[in-house]
Order: sequence, then C-alpha cells, then structure tokens
Amino acid sequence: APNLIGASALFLDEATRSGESPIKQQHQVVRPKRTPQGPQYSWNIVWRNVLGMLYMHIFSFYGLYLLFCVCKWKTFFWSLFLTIFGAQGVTAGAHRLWAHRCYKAKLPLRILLAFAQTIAFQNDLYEWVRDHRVHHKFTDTDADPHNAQRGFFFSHVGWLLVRKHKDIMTKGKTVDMSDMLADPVVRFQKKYYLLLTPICCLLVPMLVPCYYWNEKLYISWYVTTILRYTLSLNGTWLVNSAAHIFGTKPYDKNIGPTENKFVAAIAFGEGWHNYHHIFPWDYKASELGYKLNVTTSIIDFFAWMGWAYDLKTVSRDMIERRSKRTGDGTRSPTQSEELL
Ligand code: ST9
Ligand code: ZN
Ligand code: ZN
Repeated sequence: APNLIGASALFLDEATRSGESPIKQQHQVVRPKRTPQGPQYSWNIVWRNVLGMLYMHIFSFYGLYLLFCVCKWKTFFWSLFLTIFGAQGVTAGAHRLWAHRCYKAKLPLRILLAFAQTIAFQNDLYEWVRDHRVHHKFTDTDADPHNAQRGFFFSHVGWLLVRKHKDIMTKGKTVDMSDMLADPVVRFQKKYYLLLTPICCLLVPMLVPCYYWNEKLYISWYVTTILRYTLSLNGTWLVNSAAHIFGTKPYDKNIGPTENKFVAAIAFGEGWHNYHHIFPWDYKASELGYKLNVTTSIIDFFAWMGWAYDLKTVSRDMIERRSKRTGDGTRSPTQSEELL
C-alpha cells in the first residue's frame, strides 16, 4: 500500500534546513527572479546537434509515409512496442524512480528500466537525472536547462542545440547526485553509454524486423528507428514546453508548469505537470489515478509483483489545502473522489 506523507510543509522545511539528503534536497524550489527588461541570451549553436535533429525530423516524414503505405504490420507494432517500452524507461525509470525517488525498485526492475531508458536515447541516466533535478530546483530560471521563459522552441528542443547557460553549471553543482553514483546500474550504464545506446536505440530496433519478418532494411531504419525515436523525443519534450505554457494551474497558480491533458496522454501520464512540480515525490505524478497515466499502472503492476516498493504519495487533505491556498480554482473538489 502506498505510504502517505502527511505533512508536506514539514517535509519541505526539513529538506531546506538539512540540505543534505539528495532525496529531500531535490524537492527544494528556488523561485525565479524576473527582470523588467528581460535577459539577453547568446545562442552558442552546436551544429552537430542541429544537423542531427534536422536529419531526424525531415526523414521522419518519409518514415510516416512508409509507416502508413509501405511497411509490414509487424514493423508497425514493433515500433509501437519500442515507443511504449522506451518511454517507461524514461517515465517510470529516469523520472519517477531515479530523479525523484518516488518509490524503490529491486535490482531486476532497475536493470529493466535502465535498459528501456537506453532504448529511449535521452542521455544517460546520470545526465538525465542531473538536468531534471536542476530543472525542478531552478524551474523557469536561467539555471533551468530547458527554461520555459525562453519560449516554446527553446524549452522544446532549442536547449539541446546550444551550449548551456553558465548558471546551469554553477547552480547545478548544488544538486546532490551521490545517490545516483551509489547505484551500480546507473554507473554501468554511464560507463558504457556510448556503446550501449546506439545498439539499443538504433541498431537492434532496425535489425529485428529485417531478421524476423524480412522487412527491408531502409524501411526499418526510417520507421522503427528514425520515426519512432523522433516522435518519442517530441512527446517527451512537450512536457518541458507545452506543459510549461498551456493549461490550468489548480495546485499553484504562481508557477509556470500546467495541467495539460494532451501532454498527459502523449507522455504516458507526465502532463499533470502543475501537480508534479508541487508534489514531485508522488509516484503517480497526479492525483487522478489511472486517468491518462499509463506509467502509474505500470508501477502499480511492479509493486504487485514485489519489484517496486515504498511507493510515496500525497494525502488528499494535503492536496486540498494546497489547492485552496495557491491554486487557480480549476480543481474540481470531486474529481479525485470520482477516480479513486
Ligand atoms: C533528451 C532529453 O531529449 C529529454 C529530457 C526531457 C525531460 C522531460 C521531463 C519530463 C518527464 C518525463 C516525460 C517522459 C515522456 C516520454 C514520452 C515518450 C513518447 N548540473 O551538457 P554539457 C556541467 S536528450 C550541473 O556537455 P554543453 C557538467 O560539469 C536527446 N552541472 O554542456 C558537465 O560536464 P560533465 C538526445 C552541469 O557543453 C559540463 O557542464 N541527446 C549540468 O553546454 C558540460 O555539460 C542529445 O541531443 C547540470 N544540469 O553542451 C544530446 N549540466 O557532464 C544533447 C551540465 O562531464 N546534449 N553541467 O559532468 C548535448 O549535446 C550537450 O549537452 C549540449 C550542451 C550541446 C546541449
Ligand atoms: Zn519531475
Ligand atoms: Zn517541469
């Protein structure tokens, strides 16, 4: 059964005071300082990344054509499977397990999730989690790797195309990552990432259809690899862009992140982002049960198996009090009851 954390205020204060535990420290939030004239940015472009992203996005359209008009149906389902499996490595793994420690996972589950996250090719777990903890601590400031104050494009993909703002490096150093380095699964993936990720994300996904059902190599490359990877990346990036710009703010109207159903549906439950930024330790990343939240059901499944345990969540009373105090009034008081 999920373990209810009954006093968020206490939890946050304690984390702020001690500043020691990586699990508590990641829940500190530093509010953005806004200047009236707005900051100036230099875009130090990394052309290798720009060319890579251009190639992927342009050839994804060809992949779309092949997907609907040419490829075998098994190739379609193989791509779908890779999308869902890889996404769980990001949502249930990198995000809810490693970045926020919303629950604990036994070794076999950690290996499975790290493998899935390698298929997703979104940087190694260590780098992903570091950027994400820094994003939560310095949300929508220059120290946020995908600062949504710099607009939709920057927070969506632009941040991967330019050198990072110096604040990310300097302030990012204050985020404790020792728990990550203590995990042998994380260390292994980090050490061999440059070898593992091209194999898991590009090569094997492409070769399986050719070997098992005689798909043509070029079809498999454009559909299973290029299109699937590009769509998965865009689905993930929407959490940083759309769910920081469009939507309601039932839990805290003073922050950028929003509740966005469209993103929740596409990103397997990660679009309930106003809630998530206020209660980042909740393994459900929303208060709405399984509503547009496949990831929560996957974690519950592993909890039922005994591979996931110590699931953390938030009491309804605490959510209600917070919503009344800082929300924008769009939270329906009955919505969580209906779904429980
Ligand atoms: C990708 C990641 O797409 C997406 C993450 C999205 C997160 C979303 C979260 C929402 C929830 C999840 C939703 C999932 C939904 C799934 C749905 C699926 C359908 N703190 O980076 P460097 C220091 S990746 C502290 O090289 P540059 C550090 O010392 C896509 N320090 O900076 C570091 O050295 P080291 C594929 C930090 O040179 C040094 O700075 N990958 C931090 O400015 C240099 O770091 C790519 O495209 C920090 N946060 O380069 C690759 N950061 O590492 C993109 C840095 O040795 N990356 N430091 O300790 C790059 O090419 C480069 O990073 C760069 C910046 C050009 C962007
Ligand atoms: Zn998060
Ligand atoms: Zn966010």
